[in-house]
Amino acid sequence: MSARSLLTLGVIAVACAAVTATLAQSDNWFPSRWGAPDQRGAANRVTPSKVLEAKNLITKGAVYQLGRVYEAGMPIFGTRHFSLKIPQTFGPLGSNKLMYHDELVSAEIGQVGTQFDGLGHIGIGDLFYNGNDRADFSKPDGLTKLGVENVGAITTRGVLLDIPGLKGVAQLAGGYEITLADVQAALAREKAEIRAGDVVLVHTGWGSLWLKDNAKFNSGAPGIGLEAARYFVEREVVMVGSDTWATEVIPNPNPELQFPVHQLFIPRNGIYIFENLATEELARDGVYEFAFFFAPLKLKGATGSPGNPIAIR
Ligand code: UVW
Repeated sequence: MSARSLLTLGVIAVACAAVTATLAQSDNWFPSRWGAPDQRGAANRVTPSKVLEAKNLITKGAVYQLGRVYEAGMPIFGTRHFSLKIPQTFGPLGSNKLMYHDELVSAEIGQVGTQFDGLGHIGIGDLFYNGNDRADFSKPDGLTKLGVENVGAITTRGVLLDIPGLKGVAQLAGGYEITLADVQAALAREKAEIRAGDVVLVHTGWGSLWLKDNAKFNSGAPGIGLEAARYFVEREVVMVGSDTWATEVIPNPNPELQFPVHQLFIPRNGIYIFENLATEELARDGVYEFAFFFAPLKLKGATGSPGNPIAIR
């Protein structure tokens, strides 16, 4: 082989090695930036200064409940279910005739209705946040790692992106992908910005179908695609939520992909997702920046949490 051929082969080999290294590097998503043992992900971004930033946004005392009512008949994804029963009335106890009720709830309690997706919810193949292999922590009595009890309270600045408001419509269409250009235009219209440690809520109007047309609600959803999601990752947010059941666009424009934004956010970046939020009152009142409060239930080993997050202006 001539010296020239050897040189050409050498250049090709170096180029191939560089491409392989780049691919490996771009796919090198663990350990997380918070260290291999970390189980809190982007909740680590909720610092005392974010709490004070949130406090400074409370100027009117207006409180918005972002949780929907948990009830039979609410739209539910796939085979999940929800039931609440009052097994019996107890009593009377004592001469004062104390009577009481308890309720018995059966549900995928962290994954129905208004739901906060924790770090144990979503994997890429067998690997979850921080490269945890499901064989090591996915147990029938609860996750032994990445359970939602690790998250802690999220008190930070919240930003609402009102995309129907931007477009001059009441509701985005199912399957509409909210682009980065939409996000930037909404921020410009609202004179808002996204800062590290923020919670971002994306209003789509899809939530107006809740209990009104569950079949349509479940049939798909508008939402963010990978392009907008990457922007939120770059902005170092804590969480992205929406008034849809997935937060991301369903179906994905790439028919090969299922819930890719869930994978980008949760296992790859430790960023939480909050689904089925009631964002319509914030949009109605033009509340684009607010103090956001949510503490997931400390359900040991659970994949997510129900709850009623609060925005205050
Ligand atoms: C899945 O669990 C696949 O979706 P979601 O988090 O939207 O309920």
